[in-house]
Amino acid sequence: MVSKDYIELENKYGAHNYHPLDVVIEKAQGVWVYDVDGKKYMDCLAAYSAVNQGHCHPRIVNAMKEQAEKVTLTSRAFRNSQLPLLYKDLVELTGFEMVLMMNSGAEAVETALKASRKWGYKIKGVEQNKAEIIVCTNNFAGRTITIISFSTEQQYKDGFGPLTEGFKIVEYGNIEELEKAITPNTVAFIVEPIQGEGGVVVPPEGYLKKAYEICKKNNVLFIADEIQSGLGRSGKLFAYEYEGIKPDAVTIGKALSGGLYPVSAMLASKELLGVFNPGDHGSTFGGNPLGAAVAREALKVLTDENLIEKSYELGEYFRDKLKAVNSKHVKEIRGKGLFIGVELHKEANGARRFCEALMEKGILCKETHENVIRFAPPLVITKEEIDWAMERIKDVLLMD
Ligand code: IF1
Repeated sequence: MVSKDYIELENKYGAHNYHPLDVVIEKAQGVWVYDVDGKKYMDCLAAYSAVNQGHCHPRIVNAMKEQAEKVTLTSRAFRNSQLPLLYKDLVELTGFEMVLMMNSGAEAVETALKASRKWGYKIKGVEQNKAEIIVCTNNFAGRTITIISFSTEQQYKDGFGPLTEGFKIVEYGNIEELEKAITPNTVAFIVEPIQGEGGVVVPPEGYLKKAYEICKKNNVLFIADEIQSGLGRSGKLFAYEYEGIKPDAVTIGKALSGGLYPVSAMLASKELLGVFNPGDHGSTFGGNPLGAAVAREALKVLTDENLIEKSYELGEYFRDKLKAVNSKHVKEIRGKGLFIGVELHKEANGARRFCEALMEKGILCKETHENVIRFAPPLVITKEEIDWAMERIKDVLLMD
């Protein structure tokens, strides 16, 4: 079979809830992926920052193999020998007091929403069923009905009503709107420190710190959704560190497993996660020993290979090279670390054609919000590999 055979099968039998590039990947290693026709591509999306450690990192693959031959799933009706060790690793790495393990990013966000509401009722004293949570325009936090209920992307909500109540939307980066939106019923403000799907948008300097202070002043939980921006992607362990704040809670996922297995978590204080009693919340696979073993090794690889510092340095290098191209199509180059967005002028007629041209030259990336090319390669990328990519990116950015 060749690519077109796989594409025909996928189009015939698969739901059409994606419009992928026509590249059929059958193996991957580091920053490189290989399609069924033997063509090699550099992956500049890293599965939306789930493979920060590089595809099929040998240490994480081995950790998975070893654990898979011991025990993979016990349910949480019993305990297992990997989960407590992952809890300890996460607490020591992040400085949060307590952890709740889930699987997908959306489940970690849902956990944060449930914890915030319960905290509001049990501790803040908000009247039952009156809790309000504030989110930002252009947020992306997952695909559940509650999460899309607070999306500002019409397509993500279309046809999925009735929607979940209890959310207020303020403009990302607008501190006055946030202050005005807070009421005595507000229990939390949940925000991406850098908006990924929103177009790799870094908020104005000081925004997160002021937002944090306003939340503290009003006894409102400040929650950072770092599922895409976290775990080294931004050049720091967490993007919120650029503003010198420590949120009340953070959600993580994606690279928490290095892309080998769905593992996500909410990290918070004992007070906040202490609102959950046995039976309040959970999941079949949440906290399973296979995912825990994989996550422990994925975190060790991040630190042992200095991938966070590399992301910072190589992100600066990559952005400087992109700026030097001086393309008439480019409106703005932004981001932190290896989380880079290249916004194009409207006259460029959208980013998709640039991504297709890049694919022809052996680079895979994804447009976001029509006009932004997102470059977010695995953090294991080398300077030489960036130079290799830049030769091709330059040609594409200089096309008509
Ligand atoms: C898709 C987008 C990115 C996330 C943040 C929570 C989640 C995500 C900041 C939920 C997930 C994924 C979802 C995936 C594509 C991708 C995506 F384009 F959808 F918006 F990355 F920008 N918080 N983002 O970025 O995590 O439940 O998916 O594990 O739905 O197509 P999840």
